[in-house]
Amino acid sequence: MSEKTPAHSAYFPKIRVLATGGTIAGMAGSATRHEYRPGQIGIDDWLERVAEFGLAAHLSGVQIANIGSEDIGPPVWSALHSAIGDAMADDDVDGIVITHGTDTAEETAFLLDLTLPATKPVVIVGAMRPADAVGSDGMRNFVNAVRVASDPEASGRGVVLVMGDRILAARDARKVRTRGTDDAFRGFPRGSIGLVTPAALEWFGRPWREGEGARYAYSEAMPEVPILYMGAGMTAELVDRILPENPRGIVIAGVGEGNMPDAVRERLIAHRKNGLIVVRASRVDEGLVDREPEDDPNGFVAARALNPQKSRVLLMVLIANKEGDLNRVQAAFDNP
Ligand code: DAS
Repeated sequence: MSEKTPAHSAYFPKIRVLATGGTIAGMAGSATRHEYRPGQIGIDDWLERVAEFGLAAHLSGVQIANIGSEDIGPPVWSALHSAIGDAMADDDVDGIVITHGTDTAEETAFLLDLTLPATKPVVIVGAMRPADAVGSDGMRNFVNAVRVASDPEASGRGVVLVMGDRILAARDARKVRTRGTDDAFRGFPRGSIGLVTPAALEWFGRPWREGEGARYAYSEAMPEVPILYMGAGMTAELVDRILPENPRGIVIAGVGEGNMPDAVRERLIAHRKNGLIVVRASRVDEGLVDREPEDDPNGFVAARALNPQKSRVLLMVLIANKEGDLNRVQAAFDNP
């Protein structure tokens, strides 16, 4: 672990930085080249660079991984969950910052939000441009993330994502652009829960999970839950092909409000008889999916405001926690 103490000895919040790689730690080798490699800067080097800004915080870093977030899943989730649990129990840590690729930041944030207590600030942050690019956004996003993690007001909100001067709750955050630093992430159905710059921080509304413990246990045995993205004319055979051995759950990224061809619906109903949990989400951006009358006889769950990828995370956590009661599963989607 590397430690960076500010020049003078006044009390500063103690922030644990857990680095996983991504573009924020990426290098292109040229300020104008598009191609770059994520995860090129180690946490020690990163904290050296940050020390130049003289932040009013004491930063200690741990390298959890150094990879693109397209390769992040249960193994890194487990390492992060364990490191955050240690930091939460450490009286010498006031807040946690996770540096992470943007491609799957919303899934990691939501997974941790579901399985961690809300008793200390936990902030996930990334970048849309590598560290050596013209107009790189990583260092600004990181300084903003440290500011948020240093504020006691950030506690009681679960995991939050900081990108582009915005603060988004994990349950709302999603990546909506593949390029550009403005609005690369937006919140749905709730927008920003605050705004932050290196010089200012403003919250909108009170914390909604003050003092709350973890809502679900974290499990090392996360089940595989596929997402079947619906397109016009797709056939029922695709359902059988995508389901793993002994399937426990599936998320349908449906057309419109979670709709699908009749043949696909019938095949899913047939699998319901073996205990498969079916969640109807939507491929539509900002796609709210409410229950419809047929969900009761079909035994389907409506994703409500969760997009397909976050519906998958919640369903994985519910199955890992042996939650099979459809009413309780629906309640979890109603209030993520
Ligand atoms: N390199 C991709 C990732 O690690 C993109 C990024 O970080 O922004 O998610």
